[in-house]
Amino acid sequence: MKRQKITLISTDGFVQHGVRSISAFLKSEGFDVNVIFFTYEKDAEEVYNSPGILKAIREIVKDSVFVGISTNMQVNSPLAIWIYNHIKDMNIPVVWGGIYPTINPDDCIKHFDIVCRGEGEYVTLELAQKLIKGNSIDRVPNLWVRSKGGEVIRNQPRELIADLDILPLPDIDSSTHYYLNKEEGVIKKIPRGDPLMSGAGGTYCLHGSRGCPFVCSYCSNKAIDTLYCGKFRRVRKRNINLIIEELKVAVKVANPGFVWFSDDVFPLRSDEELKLFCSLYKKHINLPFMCYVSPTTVSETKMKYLVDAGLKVVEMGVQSGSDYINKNIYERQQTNEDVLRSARILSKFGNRITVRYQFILFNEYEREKDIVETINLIKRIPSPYFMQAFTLSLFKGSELYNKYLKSGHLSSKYKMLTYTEADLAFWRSVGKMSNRKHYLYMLLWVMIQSSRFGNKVSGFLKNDRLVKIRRVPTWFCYLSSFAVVLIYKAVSLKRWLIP
Ligand code: B12
Ligand code: SF4
Repeated sequence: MKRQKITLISTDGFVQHGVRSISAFLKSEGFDVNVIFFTYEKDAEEVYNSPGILKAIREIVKDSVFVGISTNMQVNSPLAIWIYNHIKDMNIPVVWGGIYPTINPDDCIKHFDIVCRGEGEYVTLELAQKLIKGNSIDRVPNLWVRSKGGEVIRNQPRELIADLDILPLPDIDSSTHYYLNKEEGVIKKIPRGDPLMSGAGGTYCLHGSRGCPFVCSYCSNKAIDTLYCGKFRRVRKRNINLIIEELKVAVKVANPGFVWFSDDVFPLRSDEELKLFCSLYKKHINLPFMCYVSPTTVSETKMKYLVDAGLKVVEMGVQSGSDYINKNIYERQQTNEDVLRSARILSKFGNRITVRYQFILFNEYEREKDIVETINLIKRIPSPYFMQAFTLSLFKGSELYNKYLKSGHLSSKYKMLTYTEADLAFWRSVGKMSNRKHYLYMLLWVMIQSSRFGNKVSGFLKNDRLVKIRRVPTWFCYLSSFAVVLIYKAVSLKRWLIP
């Protein structure tokens, strides 16, 4: 029997674990699956709007049972709509899935006729089977479907996949993958290896679990957990032997030089499990790697295993030094004491690993007091470390977004910003603040950015007198914020100064 074709399109670049998992699953069920990877562009519609690209997309999509468009990032949602608008006349069902449609189905169904909420493996299989048999898809769990009569049928989500190990390894077979060559204005088959690994400096990104035990108000996980009635926070971990298996395949296919574990919180496994994983990893893979940790999951034993196995970079979200903000606004289950306890442990490995602490700045609910507390926390974090500051991004569908909307802190025209836009907006808004808050933000920003200089400058800034300054002339604030942005941008350009 002729194998049926399905096309998946990622609007979020090459990593996209979800698409790779769905693709591998559908292949294992006997389908031919093509994947097209788009990458983020500020003006995607313009960049991709070339006759060569449009023709090539239609050529790949032609004769598919259905097309699945995958979008996790809100910033890429206009691209998904643009793609859909260029293929919808082809009379092929198109389903929009991923984190963005999962937490914003009402918005998405305005543009698409089929939207998927939640995990995509079994729903796409059922969708394909029903479409091939000519059966109705109106009642497929996870799907929101616009029926022939025009009304939207909102089906409940199906059960989460309890055992992730029944899924095949993610699809990294580049012979069925396409990407956009913007310079030439065409879609090309990936020639050799996989840009996920070869293009991005030889890094292979692996996701070893689904879900997160924490439910921070600004994160998509909280909204997804609500959809699944509290079951998403029960983290489902993949078997460590299968993770090693995946890495062995990746090493064979693309020979990466670095591994990036993108699990929301990596050290959630027990000490014994982590010990076993680390010994297998060292024996079979032995590549430097990075992972994410949280303030309550770091222990000396776990760190020792990980560092011995090749851990080189570790990132930890601190977000704020104010327990009030972390608890009441971000709903993070951590205290400053947890942060400092973890930081002391991480600093013991400081000569072998790079530690990056991440902070969220510029939250409307933050009071002067909260900013000072963050400055004071930073002063207590032991060296060596690097810090990163992010301006608060409110993802549509997240609890914090809804809170901002209800409280009137957010205009209905709120637009998701890219990092650069968010940075600029931050500095513009800082200019409108009261002097003292403005100055404190600036001080905090400088402290965080200066950690790029190996703490020398932030050491200088660890001076109480700076925090105690009460009145600063406005002209000083403007001038110094301008100088900070300039210095920061200049330093960012010098890659050798960045870890
Ligand atoms: C890994 C990861 C990354 C990786 C890879 C990104 C990528 N392309 O997916 C990296 C590190 C590169 C990354 C970067 C960023 N990320 Co990120 N990232 C994640 C993370 C931790 C895991 C995603 C993942 O792979 N999950 C595992 C897979 C198996 O699940 P899944 O993707 O949800 O897929 C399932 C379903 O959604 C569904 N599905 C998916 N696609 C489709 C398609 C169809 C047709 C169907 C039917 C179903 C379906 O089925 C899949 C399998 O069951 C998530 C948080 C999270 N825990 O999910 C954030 C997350 C996706 N990232 C986020 C953000 C903001 C970013 C950045 C913009 C950060 C920044 N400011 O730089 C960048 C942007 C990158 C870019 N250029 O687009 C946000 C997006 C929020 C939003 N609404 O915009 C998230 C949700 C985290 C959060 N804060 O809430 N990220
Ligand atoms: S710990 Fe990280 S991944 Fe987990 S809910 Fe909070 S922000 Fe999201």
